[in-house]
Parts: sequence; C-alpha cells; structure tokens
Amino acid sequence: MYEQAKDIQTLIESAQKILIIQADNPDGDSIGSALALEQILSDMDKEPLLYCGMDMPTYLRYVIGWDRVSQDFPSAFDLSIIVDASTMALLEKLSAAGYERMLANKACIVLDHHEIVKDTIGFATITINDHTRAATGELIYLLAKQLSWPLSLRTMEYIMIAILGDTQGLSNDLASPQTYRILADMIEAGVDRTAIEQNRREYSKMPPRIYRYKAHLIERTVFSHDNQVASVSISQDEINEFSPLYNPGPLIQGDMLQISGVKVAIVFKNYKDGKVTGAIRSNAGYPIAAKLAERFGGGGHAFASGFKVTDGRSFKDIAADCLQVSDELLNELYKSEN
Ligand SMILES: [Mn+2]
Repeated sequence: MYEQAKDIQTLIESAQKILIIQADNPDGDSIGSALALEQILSDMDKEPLLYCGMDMPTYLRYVIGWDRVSQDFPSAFDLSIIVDASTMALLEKLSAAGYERMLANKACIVLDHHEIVKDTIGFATITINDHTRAATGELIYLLAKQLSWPLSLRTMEYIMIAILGDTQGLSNDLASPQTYRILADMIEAGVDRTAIEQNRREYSKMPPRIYRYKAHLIERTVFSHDNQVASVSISQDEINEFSPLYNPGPLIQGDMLQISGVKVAIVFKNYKDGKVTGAIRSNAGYPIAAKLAERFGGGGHAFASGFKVTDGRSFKDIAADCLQVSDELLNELYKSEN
C-alpha cells in the first residue's frame, strides 16, 4: 500500500488536463507505463497528454499508441506525472527547451522504481520511488488496485509490456513473486502475452544492412580484465547512419553477455560534440551496473544502467576509466563474497 495514494487521488481529481512525461531514455517500461496511465485517465474522463523529449526508438513502435507521444511540450495542463524516472538528468530535453519552470509551477507526481537516483526532481509534489518493484508499470498496477482505478484490457496490456520490458520477459532478478502474480492476474483477465511477444519480435527484426553492421561491432568488441568486460565503441558517423534503423546497443549487447566469462557488457557512444554515453548491462550474479553508471554521473538498475558525460574529457579517457572502474567493482564484489 502506498501512503501517498490518497494525495495522488486528490491531485488527479482536481485536474482535467494531465501531462504524462517520459524521460529522455524511453524504454518498454516507460512507454508501457505512460500509455497505461493515459488509458486509466481517459477512462476517468480526464484529458491525458503524452510527452517525451526524445524520438520513440524504433524497437518500441510495436506498442500501439506510441505515436500519440508528442515531442512538443503542451502550452497548458493542470498536473503532470513523470513515469519511470526521478532524476532531472533524464529530463534534459525538456529543461533545455525551457519548460522546467512551467512543470515546476504545476503539481507534479513522480512514479519510479530506480534504486540509485542523483539530482532528484525537487519540485515534485509527490514522489513514489519504489525500488522493490520490477517496473514502474508494476507500481502503477498496485496503485490502480489500491485506488480502484479502472483497469481495462488495453491498460493491462500496456502494464504487461512495461513489466516484460524491464524484466526482459520475466527473466532477470527484478521480477519478484508478486510480479509473476500480477502477470498471472492480467493473463487471467484476458491479456494475450503471446500476441504481445510476437508483435514485439516482428518489430525488432533488423534490415540486412544492420545484420552486416552487427558483424563489424562483433569484430570491434574489446575484451578487458581477463575477458570479464566486453565493450564496443560507436562513432557519431555510425550513430547517424545506423541508429535510425536500429539501436546499436540492443543489437549487440545481449550477444556480448552470452560470451563465456563476460560479466559486464558496455556500449560506448562517442558523439562529435564531445558527449560520451555508456549503456551498461551485466549478467546475473554481477549487480554492478548501477554503481558503475553512478561513477560517471548516471544511474539505473543493478543489471542495466547508463551514463552520459559532457565535461570535456576525451572519449579515450572516459572509456579507459569506465573499464578500470568495472574492474574495481568486480573485484569489490568478489571480495565481499569471500
Ligand atoms: Mn523502469
């Protein structure tokens, strides 16, 4: 039970236009949670609006309704709900466009489940950050049950997409017994998990050109620290050429984690303006992803995280540093186990 539930209900009841905000790193949980809330709020006769500062990645476009998410910040709304993020660091697009004050001037609810959060959203009226939940979608389901919100079949489909996204199809440590129960309840209520999965697979198919590009990424994968850390760097030219067709991270990272001995897989992106990003994934038993990202000003989950550095340091230095810290964190983990 969430003690903030009653106050959330009050805020929603007194609002009509409700802006649902996804952070700058939309994933399955982010879009599933946003669209689930959109359904719930429309079923309550509210007027939900969807905003995300980023383009919806192609791999998420199997989710019906993704195209209702606008990159234009609305000129008027009564209340905002930020899903699946509780850091300003992930609302940079919105801040850069000058909308932070507008957001801060209205009531704002934050619903999230990320464990390590820096630079929290100071102007939020109510924040629920429940890191015992596998996904923000799961949190929304529990909140909806607690507040007797309408849960239509479509809403539950979105919640299932959110949960399956963050738990990688119920396959990682984020999924708790309750996560399974919630999924079972939704399947019993008529949600077709198989159809969701088939739809997702269809949309994540790659063009032949991307398949060839994948071979280059495999060739260029660097192994360090006794082959425990696999990493690959992607240049701005490649981002320009291939990212619109397929996100290089998901293209290669799952395979990297399937290499014997590899504990951590890192995909670096080296932008021309000096920005460097790292997407970090780690294997079961090696929960260092969030800690690693945190050292570079980022954050995330124990097994999936990311960071962005824009302090002018060279790509080479940042990448070397990141591999070094990976090594340190793995060593710390081994020490603590002994
Ligand atoms: Mn999430």
